[in-house]
Amino acid sequence: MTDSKQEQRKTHFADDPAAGPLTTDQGVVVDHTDDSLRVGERGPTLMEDFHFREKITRFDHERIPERVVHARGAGAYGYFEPYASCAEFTRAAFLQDPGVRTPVFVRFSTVQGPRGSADTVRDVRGFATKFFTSEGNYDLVGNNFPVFFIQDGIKFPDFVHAVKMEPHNEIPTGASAHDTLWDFVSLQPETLHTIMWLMSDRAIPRSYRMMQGFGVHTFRFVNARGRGTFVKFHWKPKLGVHSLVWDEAQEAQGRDPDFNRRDLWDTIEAGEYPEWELGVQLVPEEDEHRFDFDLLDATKIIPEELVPVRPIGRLVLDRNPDNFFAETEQVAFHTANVVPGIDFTNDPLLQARNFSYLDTQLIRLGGPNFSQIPVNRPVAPVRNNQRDGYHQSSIHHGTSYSPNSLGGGCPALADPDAPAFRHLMERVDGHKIRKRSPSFEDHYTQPAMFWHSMSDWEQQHIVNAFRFELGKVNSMEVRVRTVEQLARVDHTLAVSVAEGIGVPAPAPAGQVPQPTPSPALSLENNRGTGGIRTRRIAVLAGDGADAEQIDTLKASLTTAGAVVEVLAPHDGVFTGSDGADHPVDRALPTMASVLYDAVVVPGAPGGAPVPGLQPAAVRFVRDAYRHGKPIAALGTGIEVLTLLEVPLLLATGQQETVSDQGVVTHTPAGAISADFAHAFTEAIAFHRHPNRPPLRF
Ligand code: HDE
Repeated sequence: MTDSKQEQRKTHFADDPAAGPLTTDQGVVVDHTDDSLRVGERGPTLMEDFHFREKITRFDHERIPERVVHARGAGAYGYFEPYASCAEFTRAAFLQDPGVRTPVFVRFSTVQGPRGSADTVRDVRGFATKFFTSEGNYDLVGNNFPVFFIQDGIKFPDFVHAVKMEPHNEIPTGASAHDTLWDFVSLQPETLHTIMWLMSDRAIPRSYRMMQGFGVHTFRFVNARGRGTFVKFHWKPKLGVHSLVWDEAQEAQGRDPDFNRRDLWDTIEAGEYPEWELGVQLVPEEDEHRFDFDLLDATKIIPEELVPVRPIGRLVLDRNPDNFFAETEQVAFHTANVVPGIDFTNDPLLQARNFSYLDTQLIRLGGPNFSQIPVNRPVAPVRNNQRDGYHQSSIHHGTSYSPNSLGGGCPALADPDAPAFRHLMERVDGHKIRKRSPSFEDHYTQPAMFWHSMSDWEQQHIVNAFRFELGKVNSMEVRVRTVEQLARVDHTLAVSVAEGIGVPAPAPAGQVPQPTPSPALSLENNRGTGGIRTRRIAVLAGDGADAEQIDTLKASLTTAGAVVEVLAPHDGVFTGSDGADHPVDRALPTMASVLYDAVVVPGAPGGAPVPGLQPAAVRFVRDAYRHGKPIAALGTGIEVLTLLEVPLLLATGQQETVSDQGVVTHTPAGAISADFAHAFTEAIAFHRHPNRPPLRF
């Protein structure tokens, strides 16, 4: 199938560097680029050295300002295809024909940290999609949380100044655990719902491929008859929603700051294309006031139990960019990039965004012609009277005003009956005031709903996160005020947090809401359909390790789509129990448990010493246990678990396979039973086993 965006991109590829010798920007061939032109071998450099000056000048100007938020990201191309026509609700061309693919570019990002910050920080993740539709570009600029911190865009600079690094010392990088954020939160309770999400494991996704996305605002679909329907957008990952745990996320920041970026890149390179389903919640215009919250308030969700999410199509990412700067850095999203059939609501956050995104690109990309940058170019034809400005790269002909006669009246305006973007004719009437609607006033019911929708372990992780974050806040006043706010969400939550951060337990707040939980919010209910495709599994091997077991297990896991790597004390080969050399994928000292989803400790036949029992391997298994990751131990490999005093059921001589909380053990040497492979695969598909009893050490 031809991909119009890819065809267009190819026309912008720079000339093949292998096609000829090195030249200047002007195409002049040079034969020397290692020494500047100078007077004598030890003399001063000459101004006349245009090659030197050009090379240095170009280098001096290589950077552009990073995004003021969402500076760190990773992107990929792909396509979207609808399952069925959505004509009843929207006339958007790309949502009409099943099987017709619309090219897309997606950029995922963190929000707080600068371009060079680590991936696995506690933060919201951006999930921005540019659809190159036949009717122009449509940008769905969403996040992995369905709600936002503030209700009105005029508060955005305040919020961002509070969460970003503090102005005097630019600390902390990529973190929200500092005084200014929590000062703001404690004084601005509309933040609380999103703060609950931020303190949950949703804020540390295992992979961009395993997180949900949300349009956040209520938008509008508009059909061919001009009828509007409110719509909320949801992306659901095919692999299920999976997160890291906090301790692991922190270690991963050091072990691999590119953890999420690398994961996206590597899996696409390996042909494992990530996929999401696009779902919509639809609310007829006449039901606008049916809810006990306001559809225009971006700090609220519509619980899926009230309005189900209808799947309407799928998104697949199947191509890495060729050049990070040209594409991922220069892509410019804008919430006001809409196509016929999609329109706005009066959500004051959305209205502000519709100004901000165009404005920010003008400074970031250095002028108004950024839509001519290859990644941003629509595949739909562009004809208008916009002219000139920095970096104009088109050569326009003829007149540039409308109406004109000298240019034959071109470009003509669409006929009244022909397809064109026409704003929904919403009637608006009122006084000019600076005032929030009373329907935006309830800041506690939905955070409480989120809290009550969590499983026990999710609640515990949320308490731990609050304790961590507030424990880093120096101002006791801010700690106390935040806990008092939490008491208005849930008293037990507030008391547990207070205990951990050394402030008095708050008195029960007056009217604590008693919301109906929304099971759809719990990670427990978003594990996906199982399967272990692309999960990374480490096998800790060493000389004498049971080669047959390793080979059988590797084959079974690889067949199920997992990525299995054999780690040994050094690179090269290890000598297996069969006396043969077996390849090592990675040297153990260069890796760590946090870089894998599961670990296997094979045994050595005949009661020989466990091959991986050196301290690095013990630490590896200990971390995997603490982080709830599946562990398989075979034969004498079980000794590692015994050494760690793992308080779970382990296989002994009589039992062949025992599986307890994701720790799967198997005693006999030699062949692996189908039971064992099955139990371990199930444990990996489950992803995390958060209810394990703690280790003594
Ligand atoms: Fe953004 N946001 N935002 N934001 N946002 C930007 O635009 C802004 C908001 C989101 O990968 C900036 O091009 C305001 C909500 C994503 O390039 C800037 C407000 C949501 C990205 C901006 C919001 C988002 C941005 C910075 C409150 C989720 C990264 C660079 C009114 C629905 C896009 C840029 C990419 C980026 C402004 C709130 C998501 C400054 C004023 C709500 C995913 O224009």
